[in-house]
Parts: sequence; structure tokens; C-alpha cells
Amino acid sequence: MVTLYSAWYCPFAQRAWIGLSHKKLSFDYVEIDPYDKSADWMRLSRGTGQVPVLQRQAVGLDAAVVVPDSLRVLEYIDAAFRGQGPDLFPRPPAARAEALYWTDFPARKIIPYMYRALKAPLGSEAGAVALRAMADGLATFSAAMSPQGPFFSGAEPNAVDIAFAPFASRIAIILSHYRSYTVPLSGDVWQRYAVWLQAIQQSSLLSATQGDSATYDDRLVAFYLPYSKGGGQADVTVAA
Ligand SMILES: N[C@@H](CCC(=O)N[C@@H](CS)C(=O)NCC(=O)O)C(=O)O
Repeated sequence: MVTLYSAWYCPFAQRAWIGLSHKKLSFDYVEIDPYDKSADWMRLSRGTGQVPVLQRQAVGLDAAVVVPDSLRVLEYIDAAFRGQGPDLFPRPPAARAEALYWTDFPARKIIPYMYRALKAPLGSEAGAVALRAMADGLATFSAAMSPQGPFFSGAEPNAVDIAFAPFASRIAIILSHYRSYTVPLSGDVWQRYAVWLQAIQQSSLLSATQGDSATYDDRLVAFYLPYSKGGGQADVTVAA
């Protein structure tokens, strides 16, 4: 029995949710308010107080485990459920190391700047600096994609796509809404990004994890309103 503790709006939790759905694993989804630091939640999350947390009961020779952190959840389910649904990470060690590098990359070069751009006052120099840094990160990420595509490493999505898709979705929905930001379109690198984003949006990766799709964008915009005024979670602006 696998349980995912998640919050519907959380892009980190969405990574784990997408991973489980993409592998077609059966799991219980439990919606949690991670900001309510109850003793039970702190114990369950092993002191992190953050979603996602994946909990699995012992099965046969597989020990029970509690895995906090979105990327660690992707690694765990890939290893624990090999052969069930698509692999999330490639098996050859060099390709796997490369995929791990690019799953980590957004937390260092894109995500903190996305949040800084959203939190900085509209029209501010700090906001413009953050958007430029985010675009640099996006361009580097896009330049590393397989030329054939449409996904990061080729015809099928893998953990790199899953780790970044929730943030690409927020750049498209939230930064466009609050900061009138659109990703550039001209030039090979940006065309490659557009092909990737379209493949992600046309796949079931995001839609399987968005609840009622008719209201999703509006719900997400409402959730990020405090961020657009400089509030919301603080640690997301810090580069990993
Ligand atoms: N590095 C963590 C970040 C998770 C995270 O920041 N989750 C947020 C919600 S989007 C959370 O639980 N925040 C509660 C808090 O920080 O108090 C991961 O990748 O799982």
C-alpha cells in the first residue's frame, strides 16, 4: 500500500503525483495542509513539514519506508517498481547520472528565479533581474534537450520532464497572469522549448494531477495571489 501526502497546488508534490500516475501505480492520495505543523504531520514528514511525503507499508521482502522530498520520491518509485509501467530514469549509469543532473538543475537555475520574479513588485528592477536569470536557466535547460524530442530525452517522458513540468506549467499560468511574462519564441532554443511544452501539455502528465481542469488555472491563480504580493513560502526563492 502506497500513500502520497500532497497538496493540490504544490509543484513539488505534483512531481511525485505525476511519477506515480505515469507509472500507473495504485496509491492513496491524501491532501495535507503542510503549513499546519501538527505533531502528527511533523512526525510523518520526518521533521520536514513539507509535501510531498510518500509512505509505503512493508510488502514481502520490501521494507516499509517513508520518503520525503519530491526528487527522492521519483528515485524511490523508479527503483522499487522497476518493470511496472515506464522507467522514470534510464538504466545505463552514464545516462542515469545525466538525468539526475537535469532533474536537479531547475532547483538551482530556474525555480528560485521564477518565485523571485513572482514575488518582486510589478515592474521592479529586482523582478526584471529575476526574469532574466530564469530565462537563462530555461535556455540552458532547453539547449540540453534531445534535438529529436519532443520530450527532454526523446520520444518518451522521463524524470527530467516530470521534475520540471509543474514549474513550466506555473510559468505559463502564473507568471503570465501576474507578471505578463511569456517565454520567448524566436530562436532554435526557444522553439525547442515550445515543442517540449506542447508535448507536456498534450500528454496526460499534468492533466492527471490537476483535478477539475475547467477550474484549475483559476484555482492556481487564486492560490498564488499572496506570492504576487511578496508573500507565500520564503525558502522557494533560495537556489539549491
Ligand atoms: N525540496 C522539497 C520542497 C517541498 C516544498 O517546498 N513543499 C511546500 C509546498 S509547495 C511545503 O510543503 N511547504 C510547507 C512549509 O515549507 O512549511 C521537495 O522537493 O519536495
